[in-house]
Amino acid sequence: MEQTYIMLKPDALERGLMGQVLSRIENKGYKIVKAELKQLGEDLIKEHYAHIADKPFFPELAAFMTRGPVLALVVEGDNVVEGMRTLMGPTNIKEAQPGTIRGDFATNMTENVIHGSDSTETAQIEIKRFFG
Ligand code: IDP
Ligand code: MG
Repeated sequence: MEQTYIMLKPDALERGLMGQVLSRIENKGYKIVKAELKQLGEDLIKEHYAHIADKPFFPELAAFMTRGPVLALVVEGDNVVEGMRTLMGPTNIKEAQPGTIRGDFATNMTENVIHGSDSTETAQIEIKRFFG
């Protein structure tokens, strides 16, 4: 069965959105097979976001992602990588429609509540990165 790496970002935990977001994942029929609260460090964030580490917004992103714990998840289901990206909504908050997690909860481009792997290859790498 396909698996993806999902992470509820610090804003989701600070704002008490964990239950609502997990419900959406479960309501869709996906199975949460691993879950762990983790305080991330700068080095892991640099590795995870290597594709955008040279962007001007990266320092703000790193500060956000390390300011409190995240909920790291492995989620399983049919076509779950693409399906979770659809449930999440796009990166650009202006394009995130109501009904998607980001469309309903994200407050700005950085603080967008949830991470999800963008391909099955990335999912395998990210599951290893966060769960060993
Ligand atoms: P994704 O999370 O939708 O896969 P990525 O391009 O991989 O999007 O970016 C990772 C994270 O970096 C985003 O989820 C968001 O928190 C942050 N981010 C991306 N683009 C911007 C931007 O233009 N301004 C501020 N933060 C951004
Ligand atoms: Mg990404």
